[in-house]
Amino acid sequence: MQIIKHPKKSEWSKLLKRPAIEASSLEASVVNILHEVKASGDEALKRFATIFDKVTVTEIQVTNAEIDAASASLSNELKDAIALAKQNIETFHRKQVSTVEKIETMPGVLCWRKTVAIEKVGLYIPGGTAPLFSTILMLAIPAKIAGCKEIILCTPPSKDGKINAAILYTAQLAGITKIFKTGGAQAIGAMAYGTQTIPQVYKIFGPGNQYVTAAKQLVQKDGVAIDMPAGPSEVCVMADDTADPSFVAADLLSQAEHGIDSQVLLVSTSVQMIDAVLKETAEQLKALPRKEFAAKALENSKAILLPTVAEMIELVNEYAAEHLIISCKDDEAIAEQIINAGSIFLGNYSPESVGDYASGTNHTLPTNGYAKAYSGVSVDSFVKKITFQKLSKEGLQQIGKAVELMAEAEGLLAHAEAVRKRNQ
Ligand code: HSO
Ligand code: ZN
Repeated sequence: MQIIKHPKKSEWSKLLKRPAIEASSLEASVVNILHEVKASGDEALKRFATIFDKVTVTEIQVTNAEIDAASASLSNELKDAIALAKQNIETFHRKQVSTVEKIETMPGVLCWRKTVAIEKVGLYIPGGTAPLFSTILMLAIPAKIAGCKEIILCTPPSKDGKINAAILYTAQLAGITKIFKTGGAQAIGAMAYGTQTIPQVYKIFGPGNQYVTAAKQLVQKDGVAIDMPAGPSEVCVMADDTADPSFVAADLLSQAEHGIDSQVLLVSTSVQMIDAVLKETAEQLKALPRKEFAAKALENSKAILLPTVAEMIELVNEYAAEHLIISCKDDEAIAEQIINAGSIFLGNYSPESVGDYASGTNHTLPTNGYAKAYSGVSVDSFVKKITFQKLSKEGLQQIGKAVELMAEAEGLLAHAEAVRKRNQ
């Protein structure tokens, strides 16, 4: 980790830049994959599975027998842990459901807004080095609460043609009835356009590599919605001298172990704290099975020393972290002043891991500075809102003149006439 002491404000934006992701080089191949899936459906998915995943897929849809076998192979302890996480995530997300309120904007003019679930949604869970079955809970639970009718899941099989048991178990527990063995850009294409086996959906959710991200961005041009533009995962820790360096180090490593492109940022007003955290990080790193990933991620990461808490807050708002941990004495007062972050963890006893798995909040969050304008996934991500109005005869009389005048001023006389006709 690089230590930067008292950087000038003019240097901040360069300092806080995420490592650049070059997308253009892979766009052409993703366009081609999407085109093939559109043209050849299942056959293209099987072909890409042999090429990219080095596996022969005969049946794209996972069978009940496969799900039962997966369930039988998991320990009861893990199942109980998943059940606890599910419960907390449900409790937190259920409160996000809004109720319809009818508003009379003026006498006889009634307006309201109804929340309607997106009928068909597709979830993508990547393969790779860590099977993120927790992400299924984070996506399927709000989808269910929202009332989505069709929730499908795509995930790539490993070389033996199987899908990780915890992924299958969690998917069926969360109420997903259709699980498909396909990954990468081709899976996104399948959900966007539909194939013989995979139904077309209206919105696609979930993390993935650069190919998956590029595919999600491309299918948007065809009218398919996506959750948000995803980049590598990141955490920022603010630590004053009340923080525990071993806790802070553990938090930085928990994010760094995700992958070589993960980013961690330590911001502190205490040089002793920075030194102690870096020492602890080096020590704890040695014991991690994924130390190669974490070490690489740490190479891209920074520890920044600032003179005051106020400047820490300013810098953290400029960075707009996906996860922000506030290990400071005045954690709640500082949190009040944070305007850009995906999810915030307060105090010394709220590691990011609890939000990643089980506290109840969602772990699908805006990365890459998108927290300046985007929120994480919630029940809102799975609904749209329809507005309504109903006017009485008297209501139309009250509002009519204003509408007529505005329509005439825009030169749209048919608009004016639609009102005048009724008010005669
Ligand atoms: N930190 C990841 C989520 C995750 N961590 C899943 C463990 N499993 C992105 O928020
Ligand atoms: Zn994580």
